[in-house]
Amino acid sequence: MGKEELLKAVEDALIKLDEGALMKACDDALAGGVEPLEIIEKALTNAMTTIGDLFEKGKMFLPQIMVAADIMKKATAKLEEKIPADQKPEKLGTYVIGTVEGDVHDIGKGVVATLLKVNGFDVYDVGRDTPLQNFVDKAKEVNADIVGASALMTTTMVGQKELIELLKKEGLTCKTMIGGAAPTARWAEKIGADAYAENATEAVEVAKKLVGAE
Ligand code: HCB
Repeated sequence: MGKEELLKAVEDALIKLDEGALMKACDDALAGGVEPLEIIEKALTNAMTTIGDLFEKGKMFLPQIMVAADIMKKATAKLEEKIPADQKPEKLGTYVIGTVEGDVHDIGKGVVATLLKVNGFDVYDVGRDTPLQNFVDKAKEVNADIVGASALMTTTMVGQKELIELLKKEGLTCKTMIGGAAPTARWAEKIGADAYAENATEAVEVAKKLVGAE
């Protein structure tokens, strides 16, 4: 099988919520020489986007979404283990990331964290449904260059705004980045975030620019 077919098999297995087939398809893709990150970034992320669309169209329901999220995390964990240990790039900066309070969505944030790590950032993940003060405390503790906040719902986007205000109030000068399904570049501009990233690849590119590495 060619690379595109191997990736498609991973994508299809996740959409079908077939854990066994998903793990096998991941193994096949790895055996076929596909990089673990590419499987996460392309196949798994695409599948989750499709699942989101199906949910929005009423063709998938919450219990199925929960299964999808669970098996995507398992597949991601398995693939992360396969990232070569000697892939240690030059250190570019320190990034604190989390999903704002009231919001339990953490798949995308996890993918961003993984990609940042393998690209040279020291990443501190403060988790999901995280009180804003926790972001600030961690940023102070590790002297963060960037704080990234994820929000997937229109109701929790306001947490991104409040976080930026809180960081300023506490005198932190680190850069800020936002992402998630609900926010947009326009929202980022409105709330004074330094950057918006639509996906994990863009998050890495933008983060590099923010620390002057590109
Ligand atoms: Co959830 N959910 N959900 N959900 N959910 C969404 C987000 C809706 C859009 C679905 C819909 O109704 N159309 C919707 C929000 C509507 C809105 O406000 N606009 C919604 C809702 C309403 C809810 C509940 C309220 C449902 C309920 O209980 N009635 C509930 C929320 C509870 C709460 O948070 N308090 C809920 C629950 C769930 C789960 C638990 C079943 C599950 C989450 C599991 C988990 O994350 N551990 C879930 C899921 C999976 C989704 C959808 C289907 C997929 C989200 C996802 O993982 N996408 C989503 C539909 C959708 O997004 N279209 C739906 C894939 C990842 C890879 O994409 O966008 O998260 P991403 O991340 C990208 C990108 O945004 C960027 O890079 C990532 C990687 O490329 N990025 C960053 C993200 N964070 C970044 C941070 C940075 O610094 C930089 C870049």
